[in-house]
Amino acid sequence: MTTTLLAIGDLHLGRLPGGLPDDLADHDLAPRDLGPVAALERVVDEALARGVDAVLLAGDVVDQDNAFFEALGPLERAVTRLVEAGIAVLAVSGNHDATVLPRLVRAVDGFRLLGADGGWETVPVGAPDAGGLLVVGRSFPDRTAGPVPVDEIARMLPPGERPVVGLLHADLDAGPKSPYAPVLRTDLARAPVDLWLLGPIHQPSAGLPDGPPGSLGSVTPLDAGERGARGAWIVERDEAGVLALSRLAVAPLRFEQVEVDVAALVDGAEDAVLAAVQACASGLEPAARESLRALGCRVVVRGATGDPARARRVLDELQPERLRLARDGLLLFVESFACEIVPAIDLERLAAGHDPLGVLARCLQGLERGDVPEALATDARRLLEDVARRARAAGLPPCTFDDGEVVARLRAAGFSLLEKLLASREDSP
Ligand SMILES: [Mn+2]
Repeated sequence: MTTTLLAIGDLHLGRLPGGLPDDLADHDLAPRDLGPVAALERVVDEALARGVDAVLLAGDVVDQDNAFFEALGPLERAVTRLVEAGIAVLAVSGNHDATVLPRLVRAVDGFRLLGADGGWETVPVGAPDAGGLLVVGRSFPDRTAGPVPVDEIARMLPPGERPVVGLLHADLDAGPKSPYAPVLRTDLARAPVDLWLLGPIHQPSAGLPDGPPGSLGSVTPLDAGERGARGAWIVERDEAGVLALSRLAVAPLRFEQVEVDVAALVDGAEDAVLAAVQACASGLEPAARESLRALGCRVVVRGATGDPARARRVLDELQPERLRLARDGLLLFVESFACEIVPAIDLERLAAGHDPLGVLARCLQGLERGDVPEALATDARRLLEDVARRARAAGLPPCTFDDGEVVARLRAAGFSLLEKLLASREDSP
Protein backbone atom coordinates (compact mmCIF):
# COMPACT_ATOMS: atom_id res chain seq x y z
CA MET A 1 0.00 0.00 0.00
CA THR A 2 1.15 3.48 -0.76
CA THR A 3 -0.39 6.89 -0.28
CA THR A 4 -0.84 9.69 -2.80
CA LEU A 5 -1.73 13.32 -2.08
CA LEU A 6 -2.65 16.11 -4.44
CA ALA A 7 -1.53 19.46 -3.00
CA ILE A 8 -2.21 23.00 -4.13
CA GLY A 9 -0.89 26.38 -3.04
CA ASP A 10 -2.52 29.78 -3.48
CA LEU A 11 -5.77 29.37 -5.41
CA HIS A 12 -7.48 32.74 -4.69
CA LEU A 13 -11.06 31.80 -5.58
CA GLY A 14 -13.06 34.95 -6.25
CA ARG A 15 -10.32 36.57 -8.31
CA LEU A 16 -10.20 36.71 -12.10
CA PRO A 17 -6.82 36.68 -13.80
CA GLY A 18 -5.38 39.95 -15.10
CA GLY A 19 -3.49 40.40 -18.37
CA LEU A 20 -6.22 38.85 -20.54
CA PRO A 21 -7.20 40.20 -23.96
CA ASP A 22 -10.61 41.89 -24.10
CA ASP A 23 -11.79 39.91 -27.14
CA LEU A 24 -11.83 36.53 -25.33
CA ALA A 25 -15.51 36.09 -26.18
CA ASP A 26 -14.58 35.97 -29.90
CA HIS A 27 -12.71 32.79 -29.05
CA ASP A 28 -15.52 31.27 -26.96
CA LEU A 29 -13.69 31.99 -23.73
CA ALA A 30 -14.50 34.01 -20.63
CA PRO A 31 -12.07 35.17 -17.91
CA ARG A 32 -13.70 32.66 -15.55
CA ASP A 33 -12.61 29.77 -17.84
CA LEU A 34 -9.01 30.86 -17.31
CA GLY A 35 -9.02 31.46 -13.56
CA PRO A 36 -9.06 29.69 -10.18
CA VAL A 37 -12.54 28.14 -10.57
CA ALA A 38 -11.49 26.34 -13.76
CA ALA A 39 -8.22 25.25 -12.13
CA LEU A 40 -10.11 23.83 -9.15
CA GLU A 41 -12.36 21.79 -11.43
CA ARG A 42 -9.30 20.35 -13.07
CA VAL A 43 -7.78 19.58 -9.65
CA VAL A 44 -10.86 17.54 -8.78
CA ASP A 45 -10.85 15.74 -12.17
CA GLU A 46 -7.20 14.78 -11.66
CA ALA A 47 -7.71 13.75 -8.03
CA LEU A 48 -10.58 11.45 -9.07
CA ALA A 49 -8.75 10.07 -12.12
CA ARG A 50 -5.67 9.27 -10.02
CA GLY A 51 -7.60 8.04 -7.01
CA VAL A 52 -5.52 10.10 -4.58
CA ASP A 53 -6.05 9.63 -0.85
CA ALA A 54 -6.34 13.31 0.02
CA VAL A 55 -6.35 16.79 -1.47
CA LEU A 56 -4.39 19.38 0.53
CA LEU A 57 -4.85 23.16 0.28
CA ALA A 58 -2.09 25.39 1.69
CA GLY A 59 -4.09 28.57 2.39
CA ASP A 60 -5.31 31.58 0.39
CA VAL A 61 -7.87 29.22 -1.09
CA VAL A 62 -10.17 32.24 -1.22
CA ASP A 63 -8.96 35.62 -2.42
CA GLN A 64 -10.62 37.83 0.16
CA ASP A 65 -12.63 37.50 3.30
CA ASN A 66 -15.63 39.09 1.54
CA ALA A 67 -15.64 36.49 -1.26
CA PHE A 68 -17.76 33.95 0.67
CA PHE A 69 -20.47 33.66 -1.97
CA GLU A 70 -18.14 33.59 -4.99
CA ALA A 71 -16.18 30.78 -3.34
CA LEU A 72 -19.05 28.79 -1.85
CA GLY A 73 -20.47 27.26 -5.05
CA PRO A 74 -17.18 26.12 -6.61
CA LEU A 75 -15.81 24.83 -3.27
CA GLU A 76 -19.00 22.99 -2.44
CA ARG A 77 -19.02 21.27 -5.83
CA ALA A 78 -15.34 20.40 -5.59
CA VAL A 79 -15.39 19.09 -2.02
CA THR A 80 -18.60 17.12 -2.55
CA ARG A 81 -17.18 15.32 -5.60
CA LEU A 82 -13.97 14.49 -3.70
CA VAL A 83 -15.64 13.37 -0.48
CA GLU A 84 -18.13 11.20 -2.36
CA ALA A 85 -15.15 9.44 -3.93
CA GLY A 86 -13.65 8.83 -0.48
CA ILE A 87 -10.95 11.49 -0.84
CA ALA A 88 -10.16 13.56 2.26
CA VAL A 89 -10.03 17.35 1.79
CA LEU A 90 -7.66 19.09 4.23
CA ALA A 91 -6.85 22.79 4.29
CA VAL A 92 -5.11 25.44 6.31
CA SER A 93 -6.15 29.06 6.01
CA GLY A 94 -3.87 31.92 5.00
CA ASN A 95 -3.84 35.66 5.52
CA HIS A 96 -6.30 36.22 2.66
CA ASP A 97 -8.92 33.75 3.87
CA ALA A 98 -8.35 33.59 7.64
CA THR A 99 -11.95 34.43 8.48
CA VAL A 100 -13.81 33.23 5.38
CA LEU A 101 -12.30 29.74 5.18
CA PRO A 102 -13.59 28.60 8.61
CA ARG A 103 -17.09 29.75 7.53
CA LEU A 104 -16.80 27.83 4.26
CA VAL A 105 -15.56 24.75 6.12
CA ARG A 106 -18.69 24.90 8.31
CA ALA A 107 -20.90 25.32 5.22
CA VAL A 108 -19.40 22.47 3.15
CA ASP A 109 -19.64 18.89 4.42
CA GLY A 110 -16.40 16.94 4.46
CA PHE A 111 -14.13 19.98 4.19
CA ARG A 112 -11.62 19.97 7.04
CA LEU A 113 -9.53 22.85 8.37
CA LEU A 114 -6.36 22.02 10.30
CA GLY A 115 -5.33 24.00 13.37
CA ALA A 116 -8.05 26.64 13.18
CA ASP A 117 -6.94 28.11 16.51
CA GLY A 118 -3.36 28.55 15.33
CA GLY A 119 -2.13 25.38 17.06
CA TRP A 120 -0.75 22.37 15.16
CA GLU A 121 -3.16 19.59 14.28
CA THR A 122 -2.37 16.19 12.79
CA VAL A 123 -4.48 13.96 10.54
CA PRO A 124 -3.45 10.47 9.39
CA VAL A 125 -3.95 9.77 5.68
CA GLY A 126 -4.03 6.17 4.50
CA ALA A 127 -3.77 3.16 6.77
CA PRO A 128 -1.55 3.89 9.80
CA ASP A 129 1.70 1.93 9.68
CA ALA A 130 0.68 0.37 6.37
CA GLY A 131 1.78 2.83 3.74
CA GLY A 132 0.06 5.84 5.27
CA LEU A 133 1.40 9.19 6.34
CA LEU A 134 0.66 11.98 8.76
CA VAL A 135 -0.33 15.50 7.77
CA VAL A 136 0.44 18.25 10.26
CA GLY A 137 -0.89 21.75 9.69
CA ARG A 138 -1.84 25.03 11.25
CA SER A 139 -4.13 27.84 10.10
CA PHE A 140 -4.05 31.60 10.45
CA PRO A 141 -6.14 32.18 13.60
CA ASP A 142 -6.94 35.68 12.32
CA ARG A 143 -5.93 38.01 9.46
CA THR A 144 -2.56 38.39 11.09
CA ALA A 145 -0.50 35.82 12.97
CA GLY A 146 2.62 35.83 15.11
CA PRO A 147 5.74 33.71 14.51
CA VAL A 148 5.09 30.06 13.62
CA PRO A 149 5.77 27.86 16.68
CA VAL A 150 7.85 25.28 14.82
CA ASP A 151 9.30 23.78 18.02
CA GLU A 152 5.86 22.65 19.16
CA ILE A 153 5.64 20.10 16.32
CA ALA A 154 8.23 17.79 17.84
CA ARG A 155 6.39 17.87 21.19
CA MET A 156 2.98 17.00 19.79
CA LEU A 157 3.75 14.43 17.09
CA PRO A 158 2.73 10.89 18.06
CA PRO A 159 5.68 8.48 18.05
CA GLY A 160 5.89 6.39 14.90
CA GLU A 161 7.79 6.01 11.69
CA ARG A 162 5.26 7.26 9.22
CA PRO A 163 6.49 10.13 7.05
CA VAL A 164 5.14 13.52 8.07
CA VAL A 165 3.88 16.13 5.60
CA GLY A 166 3.56 19.74 6.82
CA LEU A 167 0.86 22.05 5.49
CA LEU A 168 1.42 25.73 6.23
CA HIS A 169 0.82 29.27 5.03
CA ALA A 170 3.58 31.47 6.41
CA ASP A 171 5.84 34.42 5.69
CA LEU A 172 9.02 32.57 4.72
CA ASP A 173 12.28 34.04 5.95
CA ALA A 174 10.58 37.26 7.09
CA GLY A 175 11.72 39.04 10.24
CA PRO A 176 10.02 38.14 13.55
CA LYS A 177 7.97 41.35 13.37
CA SER A 178 6.07 40.32 10.23
CA PRO A 179 2.33 40.13 11.03
CA TYR A 180 1.87 37.18 8.63
CA ALA A 181 3.19 34.17 10.52
CA PRO A 182 6.94 34.65 9.96
CA VAL A 183 9.12 31.56 9.92
CA LEU A 184 12.67 30.73 8.87
CA ARG A 185 13.19 28.02 6.29
CA THR A 186 16.10 26.74 8.37
CA ASP A 187 13.69 26.22 11.30
CA LEU A 188 11.19 24.43 9.05
CA ALA A 189 13.98 22.23 7.72
CA ARG A 190 14.94 21.27 11.30
CA ALA A 191 11.37 20.28 12.28
CA PRO A 192 10.48 16.56 12.26
CA VAL A 193 8.59 17.00 8.99
CA ASP A 194 9.68 15.11 5.87
CA LEU A 195 8.07 17.43 3.34
CA TRP A 196 6.66 20.94 3.67
CA LEU A 197 3.81 22.09 1.44
CA LEU A 198 3.83 25.86 1.72
CA GLY A 199 1.96 29.04 0.70
CA PRO A 200 1.83 31.96 -0.04
CA ILE A 201 4.66 32.75 -2.46
CA HIS A 202 3.14 32.61 -5.94
CA GLN A 203 6.40 31.63 -7.62
CA PRO A 204 6.62 27.85 -7.23
CA SER A 205 9.86 26.61 -5.68
CA ALA A 206 8.86 23.31 -4.15
CA GLY A 207 11.47 20.66 -4.71
CA LEU A 208 12.73 17.39 -3.41
CA PRO A 209 11.84 16.32 0.11
CA ASP A 210 15.56 16.50 0.97
CA GLY A 211 15.93 20.06 -0.33
CA PRO A 212 15.10 23.29 1.47
CA PRO A 213 11.37 23.88 2.05
CA GLY A 214 9.87 25.55 -1.03
CA SER A 215 6.55 27.06 -2.05
CA LEU A 216 3.80 25.34 -3.98
CA GLY A 217 3.14 28.59 -5.87
CA SER A 218 -0.12 29.81 -7.33
CA VAL A 219 -2.29 27.10 -8.90
CA THR A 220 -2.96 29.23 -11.95
CA PRO A 221 -1.49 32.66 -12.78
CA LEU A 222 -3.41 35.61 -11.36
CA ASP A 223 -1.66 38.24 -13.47
CA ALA A 224 0.75 38.46 -16.40
CA GLY A 225 3.72 38.76 -14.05
CA GLU A 226 3.19 35.15 -12.91
CA ARG A 227 5.09 33.56 -15.78
CA GLY A 228 6.05 29.94 -16.32
CA ALA A 229 4.61 26.69 -15.04
CA ARG A 230 1.95 26.87 -12.33
CA GLY A 231 -0.22 24.08 -11.10
CA ALA A 232 -0.74 21.40 -8.51
CA TRP A 233 1.64 18.89 -6.97
CA ILE A 234 1.50 15.16 -6.42
CA VAL A 235 3.08 13.71 -3.28
CA GLU A 236 3.73 9.99 -3.33
CA ARG A 237 4.84 7.82 -0.47
CA ASP A 238 6.52 4.66 -1.68
CA GLU A 239 6.68 1.27 0.04
CA ALA A 240 9.81 2.31 1.90
CA GLY A 241 8.13 5.43 3.31
CA VAL A 242 10.05 7.82 1.06
CA LEU A 243 8.16 10.85 -0.25
CA ALA A 244 8.42 12.14 -3.81
CA LEU A 245 7.02 15.37 -5.18
CA SER A 246 6.09 16.05 -8.80
CA ARG A 247 4.22 18.72 -10.73
CA LEU A 248 0.72 18.24 -12.05
CA ALA A 249 -0.59 20.52 -14.80
CA VAL A 250 -3.99 21.95 -13.91
CA ALA A 251 -3.69 25.64 -14.87
CA PRO A 252 -5.97 26.75 -17.71
CA LEU A 253 -3.75 29.78 -18.34
CA ARG A 254 -0.05 30.41 -18.68
CA PHE A 255 2.11 33.44 -19.27
CA GLU A 256 5.51 33.30 -20.90
CA GLN A 257 8.08 35.68 -22.32
CA VAL A 258 9.34 35.30 -25.88
CA GLU A 259 12.01 37.15 -27.83
CA VAL A 260 11.84 38.53 -31.34
CA ASP A 261 14.94 39.82 -33.08
CA VAL A 262 14.56 43.37 -34.35
CA ALA A 263 15.70 42.32 -37.85
CA ALA A 264 12.83 39.80 -38.11
CA LEU A 265 10.43 42.46 -36.86
CA VAL A 266 11.33 44.90 -39.60
CA ASP A 267 10.97 42.15 -42.26
CA GLY A 268 7.39 41.30 -41.31
CA ALA A 269 6.28 42.22 -37.85
CA GLU A 270 3.08 40.25 -37.48
CA ASP A 271 4.57 37.02 -38.84
CA ALA A 272 7.66 37.37 -36.67
CA VAL A 273 5.65 37.88 -33.49
CA LEU A 274 3.19 35.08 -34.21
CA ALA A 275 6.04 32.69 -35.09
CA ALA A 276 7.68 33.40 -31.73
CA VAL A 277 4.41 32.85 -29.85
CA GLN A 278 3.75 29.65 -31.79
CA ALA A 279 7.25 28.37 -31.06
CA CYS A 280 6.69 29.04 -27.37
CA ALA A 281 3.49 26.97 -27.43
CA SER A 282 5.19 24.14 -29.35
CA GLY A 283 8.03 24.13 -26.85
CA LEU A 284 5.76 23.35 -23.90
CA GLU A 285 5.79 19.81 -22.59
CA PRO A 286 2.70 17.90 -23.74
CA ALA A 287 1.65 17.38 -20.10
CA ALA A 288 1.86 21.12 -19.41
CA ARG A 289 -0.05 21.88 -22.61
CA GLU A 290 -2.93 19.55 -21.81
CA SER A 291 -4.80 21.64 -19.22
CA LEU A 292 -4.12 24.96 -20.98
CA ARG A 293 -6.80 26.95 -22.77
CA ALA A 294 -4.81 30.15 -23.24
CA LEU A 295 -1.17 31.13 -23.45
CA GLY A 296 -0.27 34.82 -23.20
CA CYS A 297 3.17 36.01 -24.22
CA ARG A 298 5.12 39.09 -23.35
CA VAL A 299 7.09 39.78 -26.52
CA VAL A 300 10.52 41.30 -26.01
CA VAL A 301 11.94 42.81 -29.17
CA ARG A 302 15.72 42.78 -28.93
CA GLY A 303 18.72 43.55 -31.07
CA ALA A 304 20.66 46.30 -32.78
CA THR A 305 19.47 48.15 -35.85
CA GLY A 306 20.70 51.06 -37.94
CA ASP A 307 17.27 52.66 -37.71
CA PRO A 308 15.84 52.18 -34.22
CA ALA A 309 13.17 54.84 -34.77
CA ARG A 310 11.71 52.89 -37.70
CA ALA A 311 11.76 49.63 -35.73
CA ARG A 312 9.92 51.30 -32.84
CA ARG A 313 7.35 52.66 -35.29
CA VAL A 314 6.77 49.18 -36.72
CA LEU A 315 6.27 47.91 -33.18
CA ASP A 316 3.84 50.71 -32.32
CA GLU A 317 1.76 50.02 -35.41
CA LEU A 318 1.14 46.37 -34.53
CA GLN A 319 -2.50 45.76 -33.68
CA PRO A 320 -2.78 43.51 -30.63
CA GLU A 321 -6.20 42.10 -31.62
CA ARG A 322 -4.62 40.66 -34.79
CA LEU A 323 -1.95 38.89 -32.78
CA ARG A 324 -3.98 35.81 -31.87
CA LEU A 325 -3.74 32.18 -32.91
CA ALA A 326 -6.28 29.54 -32.01
CA ARG A 327 -4.96 25.97 -32.23
CA ASP A 328 -6.64 22.79 -30.98
CA GLY A 329 -8.61 24.54 -28.27
CA LEU A 330 -5.65 26.69 -27.20
CA LEU A 331 -5.73 30.46 -27.66
CA LEU A 332 -2.34 32.11 -28.12
CA PHE A 333 -2.20 35.85 -27.54
CA VAL A 334 0.30 38.65 -27.10
CA GLU A 335 -0.08 40.07 -23.62
CA SER A 336 2.36 42.97 -23.97
CA PHE A 337 5.46 44.20 -25.73
CA ALA A 338 8.81 45.23 -24.35
CA CYS A 339 11.14 47.16 -26.59
CA GLU A 340 14.85 46.55 -26.07
CA ILE A 341 15.95 47.80 -29.46
CA VAL A 342 19.36 49.44 -29.51
CA PRO A 343 21.05 51.49 -32.23
CA ALA A 344 23.71 49.69 -34.24
CA ILE A 345 26.68 51.56 -32.89
CA ASP A 346 30.36 50.65 -32.82
CA LEU A 347 30.71 50.83 -29.03
CA GLU A 348 34.35 49.80 -29.17
CA ARG A 349 35.30 52.78 -31.33
CA LEU A 350 33.29 55.24 -29.19
CA ALA A 351 34.70 53.79 -25.96
CA ALA A 352 38.20 54.80 -27.03
CA GLY A 353 37.18 58.48 -26.81
CA HIS A 354 37.58 60.73 -23.78
CA ASP A 355 34.43 62.78 -24.34
CA PRO A 356 31.05 62.11 -22.64
CA LEU A 357 30.24 59.68 -25.47
CA GLY A 358 33.32 57.66 -24.58
CA VAL A 359 32.38 57.53 -20.89
CA LEU A 360 28.86 56.39 -21.75
CA ALA A 361 30.09 53.83 -24.29
CA ARG A 362 32.47 52.30 -21.71
CA CYS A 363 29.66 52.13 -19.19
CA LEU A 364 27.43 50.34 -21.74
CA GLN A 365 30.22 47.90 -22.57
CA GLY A 366 30.39 47.10 -18.87
CA LEU A 367 26.64 46.49 -18.74
CA GLU A 368 26.89 44.16 -21.75
CA ARG A 369 29.55 42.16 -19.90
CA GLY A 370 27.36 42.04 -16.80
CA ASP A 371 29.85 44.25 -15.00
CA VAL A 372 27.57 46.77 -13.23
CA PRO A 373 29.02 49.39 -10.86
CA GLU A 374 27.46 48.87 -7.43
CA ALA A 375 26.51 52.56 -6.98
CA LEU A 376 24.80 52.68 -10.38
CA ALA A 377 22.78 49.52 -9.69
CA THR A 378 21.74 50.81 -6.26
CA ASP A 379 20.64 54.19 -7.63
CA ALA A 380 18.73 52.58 -10.50
CA ARG A 381 16.97 50.14 -8.19
CA ARG A 382 15.99 52.96 -5.79
CA LEU A 383 14.52 55.02 -8.66
CA LEU A 384 12.65 52.05 -10.14
CA GLU A 385 11.22 51.06 -6.78
CA ASP A 386 10.07 54.61 -6.24
CA VAL A 387 8.23 54.55 -9.58
CA ALA A 388 6.74 51.15 -8.69
CA ARG A 389 5.53 52.51 -5.33
CA ARG A 390 3.82 55.46 -6.99
CA ALA A 391 2.25 53.16 -9.61
CA ARG A 392 0.92 50.94 -6.84
CA ALA A 393 -0.50 53.95 -5.02
CA ALA A 394 -2.27 54.87 -8.27
CA GLY A 395 -3.92 51.44 -8.29
CA LEU A 396 -1.67 49.74 -10.86
CA PRO A 397 -0.65 46.13 -10.19
CA PRO A 398 2.49 45.69 -8.08
CA CYS A 399 5.75 45.06 -9.90
CA THR A 400 9.14 43.98 -8.66
CA PHE A 401 12.57 44.33 -10.20
CA ASP A 402 15.11 41.56 -10.17
CA ASP A 403 18.77 42.29 -10.96
CA GLY A 404 18.32 41.34 -14.62
CA GLU A 405 15.46 43.80 -14.99
CA VAL A 406 17.45 46.63 -13.42
CA VAL A 407 20.35 46.00 -15.83
CA ALA A 408 17.97 45.77 -18.83
CA ARG A 409 16.50 49.15 -17.96
CA LEU A 410 19.90 50.74 -17.38
CA ARG A 411 21.02 49.41 -20.74
CA ALA A 412 17.93 50.74 -22.52
CA ALA A 413 18.36 54.16 -20.89
CA GLY A 414 22.07 54.20 -21.78
CA PHE A 415 21.50 53.38 -25.43
CA SER A 416 18.70 55.90 -25.67
CA LEU A 417 21.02 58.60 -24.29
CA LEU A 418 23.80 57.50 -26.63
CA GLU A 419 21.43 57.76 -29.59
CA LYS A 420 20.49 61.33 -28.58
CA LEU A 421 24.09 62.38 -28.03
CA LEU A 422 25.07 61.01 -31.45
CA ALA A 423 22.14 62.73 -33.12
CA SER A 424 22.99 66.07 -31.49
CA ARG A 425 26.63 65.69 -32.59
CA GLU A 426 25.51 65.10 -36.18
CA ASP A 427 23.19 68.12 -35.97
CA SER A 428 25.89 70.48 -34.70
CA PRO A 429 27.88 72.37 -37.35
MN1 LIG B 1 -1.60 34.46 -2.12
